[in-house]
Amino acid sequence: MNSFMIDKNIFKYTFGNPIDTETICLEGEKKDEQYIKFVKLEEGEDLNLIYKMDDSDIVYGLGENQRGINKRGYIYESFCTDDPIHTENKKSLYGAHNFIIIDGKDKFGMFIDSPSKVVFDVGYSKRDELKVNIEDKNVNIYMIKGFKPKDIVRKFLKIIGDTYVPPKWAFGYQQSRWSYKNEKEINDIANKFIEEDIPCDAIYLDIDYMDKFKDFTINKKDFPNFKEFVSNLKDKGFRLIPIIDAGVKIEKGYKVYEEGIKNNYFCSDKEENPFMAAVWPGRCHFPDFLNKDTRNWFGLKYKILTDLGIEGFWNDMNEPAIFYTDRSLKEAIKSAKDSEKKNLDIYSFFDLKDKFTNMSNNLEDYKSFYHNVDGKIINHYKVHNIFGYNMTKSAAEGLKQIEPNKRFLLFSRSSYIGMHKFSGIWTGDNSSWWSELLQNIKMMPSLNMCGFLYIGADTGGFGNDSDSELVIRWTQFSMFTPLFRNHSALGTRSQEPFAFDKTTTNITKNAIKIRYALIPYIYSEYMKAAIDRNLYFSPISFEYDDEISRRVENQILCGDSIMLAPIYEQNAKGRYVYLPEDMLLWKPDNYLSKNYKVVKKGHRYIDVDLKEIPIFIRKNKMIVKTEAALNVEKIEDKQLNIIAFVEDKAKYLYYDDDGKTYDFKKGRFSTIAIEIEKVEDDFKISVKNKGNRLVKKINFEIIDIEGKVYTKTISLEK
Ligand code: MIG
Repeated sequence: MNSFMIDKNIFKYTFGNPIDTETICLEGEKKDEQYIKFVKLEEGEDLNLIYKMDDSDIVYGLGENQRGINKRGYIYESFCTDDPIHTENKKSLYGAHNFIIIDGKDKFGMFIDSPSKVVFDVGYSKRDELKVNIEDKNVNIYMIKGFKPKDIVRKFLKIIGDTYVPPKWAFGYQQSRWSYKNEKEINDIANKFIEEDIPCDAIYLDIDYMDKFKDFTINKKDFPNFKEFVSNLKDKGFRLIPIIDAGVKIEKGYKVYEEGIKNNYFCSDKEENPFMAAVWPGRCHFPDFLNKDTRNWFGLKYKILTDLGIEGFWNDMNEPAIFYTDRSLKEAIKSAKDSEKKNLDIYSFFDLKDKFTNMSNNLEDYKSFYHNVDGKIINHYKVHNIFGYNMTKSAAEGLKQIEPNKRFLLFSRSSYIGMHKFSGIWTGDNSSWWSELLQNIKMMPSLNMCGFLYIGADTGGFGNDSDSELVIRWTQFSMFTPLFRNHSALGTRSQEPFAFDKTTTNITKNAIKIRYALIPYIYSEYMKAAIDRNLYFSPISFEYDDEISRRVENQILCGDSIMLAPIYEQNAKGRYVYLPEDMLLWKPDNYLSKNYKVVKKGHRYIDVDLKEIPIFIRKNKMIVKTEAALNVEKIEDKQLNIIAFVEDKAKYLYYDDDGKTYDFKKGRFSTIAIEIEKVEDDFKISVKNKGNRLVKKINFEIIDIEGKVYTKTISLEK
């Protein structure tokens, strides 16, 4: 083992000869410091890190995962998996996010930089023992020291690089479904949004827009005038976002396939033939995304679609998902044939059934293909968790070449820490269950801890039929997630905002409009988090260190000023909320609402009607909103409306930029620094504008600790 000091509080330990995941590119100086002493090392065939936990220790992290914000009590396997049933017994989802933070007598973070399988047993086998099992002993381990979980997270965010920033329009509402099948259906959906006066910025194209599910092709029958269609919709305010799958269909004459074969761009099997696995299009090859040339080739294919006016993509099935291979299919068929003559008893029947269910995403298949990384042949199993990451890296690098200074919308299903540099993620195939809404809430801060800021779930639920109340309550939460998209599976009930009754349409419309009115806040908070490498969502314990805050799992902070206490139960007309300090509850049912109430610290029961959204504004903080519009680009920002809850002094930094390019990285952005100070019976306001030319006027509603409202206006015109 070699140890390096990357920074005063960050140590890197290298075991063997690890694969470079490119998540962290800092070397540091060689040091013998045994900081790793926090954990006991057990080295055998694999590597185990063991840490004795106290009863009061909290373990945060692990990104996209099951269970709580506090990960204690369960076991999690980092092995990217396409499994659409996220019940509590599952141990892996689509991502591998090997970062945890221990908050107790010791405080440290630990990042296991291994693209192979890693298991986090957080007090599951033994109540008081955290055991991290690393299958591949060639690994880099990073240990990060800090005084508070938030410090530790921020140090980690510092070493994993800048997060992806989407275009500003991608903060609008987005409508998806598997699938809107043709031009007419999509036009009808778009028109319905306009007719109902519901804001929306994007409509999704799921697999049926392709010709026989072949990447970078268009199904001409259903989309005869694709380019014109894209541009007409854009004129109406909607961007179209096509899906891209990881598998390339094997078909003579299909250009992507032919080029891949000719240039050896696909993963290969033991015999050095292109590895074959079946997904949507039937038999496919997988581009070898770990190979630089393949990445470059595949990434530039996105140009086929950007040339047609496309400005955003979602990368799917990149765990990679496998339906079956020749091997698994043969085995299942053989077992079925053998069973024909047998009288199947319970065990032999289950064996038969298993042969079929295990046909998909089978370990044996993952172990049977290879990558070529700079001439080195590597078994897929060893690098499984960075496949989706590298597909998305390929897309991002391609888009960068296609239009270097343009921000594209891009997000992926599978991911590994480090991929946040290239895109966002959505949390995959959830179900239309209330439990998934709660899971969604808990997952958001954990994902932020791992660097992913542009995140969101399928609002309303993907699998199974949704219902109006679930769509409403989920929309009322997702309206705070940077990626705000409603999506549902083939064959399920429609769940667009207007798919139910008039009341549901009105309630969801108002929630979406509140989102648009809050874009000044949401965008400012996102961009500040991206630039300062900070969190957008966090557990409330990251800001409040009282004992109760450490226990809260169903409330989170959103940006610097808001605490969310979403409703996630059917028929709930309210809920219990824990307030670590006095806060201002704004409970709008429309964005102009002035429904303010000061709520005193402690445990409170809050009434929340179906049409209301409980937004808690923290003490000495403020939020910024403006007039809602039908698209993000139509928001004028001429007037900002501030709601502030001030005891003595509050500050806010409003951020804006062109929303389209990376010029903000060169300092081309504007800010307005706002300060409100209590002076005797009044409030003094100071406003410092640095380069903002849009805002002409700021209207203030300042609510004091007693609930008294002060209204003021500041004009920014010279
Ligand atoms: O599971 O393309 O997660 O969002 O609609 C089937 C069809 C494959 C999985 C994605 C889902 C998408 C679906 N895809």
